[in-house]
Amino acid sequence: MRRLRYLTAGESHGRALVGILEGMPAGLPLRLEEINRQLRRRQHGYGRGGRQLIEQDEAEILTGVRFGKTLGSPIAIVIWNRDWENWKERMDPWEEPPDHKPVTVPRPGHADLAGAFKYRHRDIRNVLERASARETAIRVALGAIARQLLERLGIQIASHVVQIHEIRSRVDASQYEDLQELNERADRSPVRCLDPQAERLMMSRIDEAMAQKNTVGGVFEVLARGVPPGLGSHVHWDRKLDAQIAQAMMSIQAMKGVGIGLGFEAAGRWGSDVHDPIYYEAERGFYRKSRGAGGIEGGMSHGGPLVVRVAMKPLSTLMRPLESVDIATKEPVAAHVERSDVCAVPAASVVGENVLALTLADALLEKLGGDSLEEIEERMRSYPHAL
Ligand code: EPS
Repeated sequence: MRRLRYLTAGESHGRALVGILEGMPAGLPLRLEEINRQLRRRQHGYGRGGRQLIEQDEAEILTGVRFGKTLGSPIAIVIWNRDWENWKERMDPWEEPPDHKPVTVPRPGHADLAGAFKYRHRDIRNVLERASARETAIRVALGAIARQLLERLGIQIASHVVQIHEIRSRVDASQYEDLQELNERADRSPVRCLDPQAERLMMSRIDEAMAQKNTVGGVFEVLARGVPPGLGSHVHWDRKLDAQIAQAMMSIQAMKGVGIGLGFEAAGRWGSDVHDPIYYEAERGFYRKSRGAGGIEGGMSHGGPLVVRVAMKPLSTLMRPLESVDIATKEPVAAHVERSDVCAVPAASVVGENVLALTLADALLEKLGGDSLEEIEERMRSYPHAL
């Protein structure tokens, strides 16, 4: 990220999650309620585990905001972990409890074994606490700030779940002109799916996974509308918008694949069935009727809706654990079991929206420059249709 940077810190059962967002322009009116609304959306979804009953995530802004507007200085946020009360001794920064038992059996699929190798940890808790998807809460809070800048400039973001296990939604999101309407519809579904028939099947598939002490993954789609053409660049690998989006999505815990537009499906089609023909109307400018490229050509936005699909693997904590090996004794044993979710694809779709907001806000600030909202609004008004 070039103009907007962020850092997060915090362990899943530590005192708090902490984030710093640097590079936001001055003068942007911020609504704390909107940040907290995004945090609540992330906590929902059919298939979530016991942790969400304990937490009621709320952001506290520590710096960078005065009288409801950004100052242009770094914005620091904290989300306190309620569960810390139950973990105080086991997660104490200074004193190791006398009866402390390290976690020594890695879960296949989790960061446990690779992290133990890398950091020479003999207690796998030192890895899993930070690898946990709990960290996504603070990323959602930071993304919810970036998103308020985008909304101010007329850019909307939404998402929906298109697949859980083998069950696929048959509703095409292109029928929604207004992404707020799409999101409200998805938010009313316990699995954030727009297809009521698929929704029922998805929920019973999650029930099945739970009964079998198993987990399921899936695919979600994130969309953005109102994105001006020319974000990103074709001139260098790390400036390509699709590459930046792919990295951002892949960095969400448990994501295994990212496709822009038709993504992997484009590989099996004729070129004429993939590329989006170009049209022009004086009042509308250049436009497309199809979405094969997902709104990005040559690493740049072309002005049409962005469409990104992300594949999530089934969560790796299984209540009926797979085979593993104790790193202390080297004996074969069943993997470590710890409270977890059965399916977190609906929550991941909300994380995807807010992570996309960070990437788009960065690309927009790089394109338009400007230190204040006023300056950016002026440039946005005069920018896009200059051809
Ligand atoms: C999460 C909280 C965690 C996990 C989940 C994400 O809470 P706990 O470990 O206390 O149950 O439920 O993380 C994972 C599934 C994982 O494998 O890392 C949250 O707030 O999103």
